[in-house]
Formats: sequence, structure tokens, C-alpha cells
Amino acid sequence: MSDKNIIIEKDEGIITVSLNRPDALNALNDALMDELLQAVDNYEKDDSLRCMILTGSEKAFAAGADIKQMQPKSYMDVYKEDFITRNWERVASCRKPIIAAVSGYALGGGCELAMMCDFILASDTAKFGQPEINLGVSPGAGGSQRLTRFIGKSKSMDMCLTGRMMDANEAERSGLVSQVFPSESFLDDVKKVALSVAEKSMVATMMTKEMVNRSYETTLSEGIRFERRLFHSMFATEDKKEGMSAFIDKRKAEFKDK
Ligand code: DAK
Repeated sequence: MSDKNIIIEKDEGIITVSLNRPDALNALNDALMDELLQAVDNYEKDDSLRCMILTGSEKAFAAGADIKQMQPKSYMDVYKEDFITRNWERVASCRKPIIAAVSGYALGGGCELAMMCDFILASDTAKFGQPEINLGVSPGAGGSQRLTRFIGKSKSMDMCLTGRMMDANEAERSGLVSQVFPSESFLDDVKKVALSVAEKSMVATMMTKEMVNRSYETTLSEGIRFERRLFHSMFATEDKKEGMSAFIDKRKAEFKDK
């Protein structure tokens, strides 16, 4: 598939996917989301790739779903075709790690896409928002649910009802973003974080992702039971033996993802 709406680079086991519709501030249309879906499928299958960075440009991660694509559609259109549902949750369902690297605008579907990643790193220029209310609609790709889980009801209501933007520092204070880096060194800083994720055992990484994600879906006691089952199962892996032996031998572990 052509990947004209995204740019893919691979280096040191890291795949960087850059959203690439600069004239539309990376507005997310169906073609772009199809390409992203394909990129995630390929990443998941390729054992040489150990972490994905999803990013945009300096000016925009993504300014939302493509308003020009949505504008002519009626209720019957979007209901019958299940409008852009098909290719939107693939990032959230990826079993391998995906880091969102946000510079500039992450608005509407752009903010929702960033929240589908495992965690968000922000440049000090980042601006997050759910401004759909200004268009006479609401968040539609999980924003009302994920943003509330990230930052709590009061701030989520504030963001969704006023449509205002949140800067990187407020986003970090509120728990939306895990770390903020200076814009001058942003992608280098993100790459260091990605390399640190990539050097771990992929088995442990995937299971840890499952556990953390399960915490959004279940009760505390069921979540802890789930964690315990996966934790015990890791004692069957070669990587557990290697990791613990390496610690005792005072050497760096060499994981084999087995
Ligand atoms: N869609 C289409 N084009 C966009 C766009 C967008 N979201 N955002 C910007 N652009 C285009 C502009 O129209 C302009 O194009 P030309 O006029 O040059 O042809 C170009 O990008 C540059 O934008 P501006 O001239 O506006 O640039 P400024 O620096 O002045 O302003 C801005 C930047 C980000 C503040 C402004 O562009 C803006 O407010 N953009 C709209 C932000 C927004 O409302 N986003 C929410 C969209 S609704 C779903 C999945 C997703 C969604 C819903 C359902 N399902 C799975 C069911 C998501 C919905 C949304 O995201």
C-alpha cells in the first residue's frame, strides 16, 4: 500500500511513523488511517521492530479528524457506513509498544489517537484539546472516555465543554502526558525513551501492556488476579531466567523474547 499520508523510518529496532498531511495540519482522513492501520499490522508482525514512535510535524501531531471529509455527511451516512470506526482503534489494540510523540496541536481525533498509544511524550510546544463542541458535536473516537480516565472528570468536562486547549505543562501536571522535553531536542529525547523500551524482553513488555490496559476494564481484585496469573506465567520464560541471572552476575541482560 502506498504510504503517502505517513512517513515510515526504521532504525535500531525503532519504527517511527510520522503523520504527513502538512497542508491540513495532519488532519486524519480515511486514507491516512488505512495507512496507519497497515503500518501497525506490519510492525506487529516484524520481530526486528521493538517499539513504535507515532509522531507528526513540529506544528501538529494532528489537528483532528478531517472536518472537510465529515462536513457533507448526514446521520444516515455515518450510521450506515459505521463512519471511520473500522480503522480507528488499531493503535489501541496493538500488542507491541507505541509511544505518541506530540509537538504542536493534538486536537480532537489527534488527541484521541495520542491517547490510544501506550504513553504520550510531549514537546514543550504541544497543545491538547477536544474542541469538537465548537463544531456542534462531541468527541467521537474515545475522547470522552479516555481523557476522563487520564485527567479526571472536572478537567475532562472543562476540556470537552469549553473546547479549550491545554499546554504541555498542564497536560503533564494532569497526567495526560508522561514527560515533556524541549522542542530543540524533542525527537532525540523520544528516541532515547523508545530505545529503553525496545531493549526489554518483548514477552514481558507485551504482558505488562496487557496488565496495565486491563486496569481500565476491570475491578481492582480482578485486575490483581489477572496480573498474578501473567506474573506467574513469566517464570516459564527464558527471559526471566536471563534477566534475574544477569542481575546476579552484574551484567546486562540479553533477552531473546522467549
Ligand atoms: N480537518 C481538516 N482540515 C483542517 C483541520 C481539520 N481537523 N485542521 C486544520 N485544517 C486545515 C485548515 O482548513 C487549513 O487548510 P486551508 O484553509 O489552508 O486549505 C490548514 O489545515 C491550516 O489550518 P489553519 O489555517 O486553521 O491554521 P491555524 O494555525 O490558523 O490554526 C488550528 C490551527 C489547529 C487551531 C485550526 O486549524 C483548527 O482549529 N483546526 C480544527 C481543530 C478541530 O476542530 N479539531 C477537531 C476536529 S473533529 C471518530 C474518529 C475521530 C473523530 C470523530 C469520530 N470515529 C472513530 C467515529 C474526530 C473528530 C474530530 O477530530
